Amino acid sequence: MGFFSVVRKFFGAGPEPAQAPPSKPDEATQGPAPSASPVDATRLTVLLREAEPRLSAWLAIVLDGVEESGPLLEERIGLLLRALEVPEAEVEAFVGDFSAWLVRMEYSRVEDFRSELQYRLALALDLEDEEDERSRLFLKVREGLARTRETFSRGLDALLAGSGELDAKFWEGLEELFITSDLGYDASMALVERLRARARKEGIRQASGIREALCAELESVFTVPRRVSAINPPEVVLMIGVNGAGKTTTIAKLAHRARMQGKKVMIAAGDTFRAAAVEQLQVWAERVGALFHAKGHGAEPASVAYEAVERALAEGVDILFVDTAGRLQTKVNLMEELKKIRQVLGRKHPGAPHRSVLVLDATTGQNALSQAKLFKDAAGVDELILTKLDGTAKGGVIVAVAMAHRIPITYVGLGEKLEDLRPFDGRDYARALLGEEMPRGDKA
Ligand SMILES: Nc1nc2c(ncn2[C@@H]2O[C@H](COP(=O)(O)OP(=O)(O)O)[C@@H](O)[C@H]2O)c(=O)[nH]1
Ligand SMILES: [Mg+2]
Repeated sequence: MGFFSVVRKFFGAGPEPAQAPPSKPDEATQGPAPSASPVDATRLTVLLREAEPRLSAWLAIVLDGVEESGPLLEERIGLLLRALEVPEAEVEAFVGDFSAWLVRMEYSRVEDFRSELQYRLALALDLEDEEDERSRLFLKVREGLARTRETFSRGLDALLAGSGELDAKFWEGLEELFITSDLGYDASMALVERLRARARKEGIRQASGIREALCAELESVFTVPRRVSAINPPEVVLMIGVNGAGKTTTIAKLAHRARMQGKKVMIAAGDTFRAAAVEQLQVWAERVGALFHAKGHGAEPASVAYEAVERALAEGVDILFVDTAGRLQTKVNLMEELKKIRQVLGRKHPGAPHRSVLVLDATTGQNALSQAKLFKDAAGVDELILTKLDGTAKGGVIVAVAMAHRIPITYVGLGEKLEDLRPFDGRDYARALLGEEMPRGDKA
């Protein structure tokens, strides 16, 4: 079948039949042998030693010739992990976990899960900050921002091409560009003001010099002072936001990250309003291998939260995610409910919730801005996660939110898969928005 049979036909007998025992004439069409031979293992080990020290290079070596899940894949992943001196028990846990996940997700072709495998390895090996992973992340952010960039970056190019001096007409054009890129009126005005001040200070007179200044200004918009992050375990994370923003999916993605980093994770189903919401969360908990706490449809959310934190304390959980409902129609009730959840969490476990995370749907554009205000005033927000940046042209709203609220943006959602949640990096984001090709530090 496929590639192999074509090659064989072209080259006639080739070397393979000579090696294959005559009693198994079908073997050539069944792909690689189920297990790497010792010769193979030695060869791969040598290749790994010689390779550039990058996860993608290592993965390319061990996945060479592996097209499907199964024993060969497991052996190859094991080979890589052992070569990196990962303790045997962890190698087995990682491989077992990954294989079970492939079965649950019904994945069999390597090309369908290769990127997920690399993401898991990066997290498990603590290599996420490695240059290689950074460029992958940058590409993903860049790709996710494609539609936003279309309006923003192209508009900027046109404006720059049509302008010489930084005159009133230029600044007006820039304001307009910001507004059409979903920054909103206030943020657009403020950003232009900041840019004008920077241009004056740095002596930039020509429009062509504004690109770098804009990049720097955007980066500073995203830079928020660091907070103390000391945690008395279990760390309790409260997820809030309106219906459909992506809270449940984001919990699954965060839980997945924490699991890959070796943490014991629990998820509590605090959205008891819809029966389907509890089930959806349970499915995710099983997929990522997290403990799950629910009381069923219609239960009091605060009591779910209370019992979950009690259980998390008793069972030595490292991190507990509490899902909540997000019915905005009953705004007052929702905010009261959130306050009550916060109170019971703190009563049971001082300091909890350690993080109150507001999930915002980037596709809602300016609406995200008013949601941020509402939740911040009523419930308290420690960090923001923007979802659905993939495929929206309204990604510019992130600038408006950052400018208006000075709340750190910690992650962005770039798709529906578990690996599609990535740490937010203001500088990379600014660069991606401006259409640059490489992440910071990777400048050719
Ligand atoms: N494309 C895309 N879809 C997302 C993202 N995050 C969540 N979703 C989808 O948005 C929908 C609502 O998500 P859900 O987690 O149920 O929202 P909740 O009501 O806030 O819990 C689901 O179909 C998700 O798959 C993202 O980053 N990108
Ligand atoms: Mg939900």
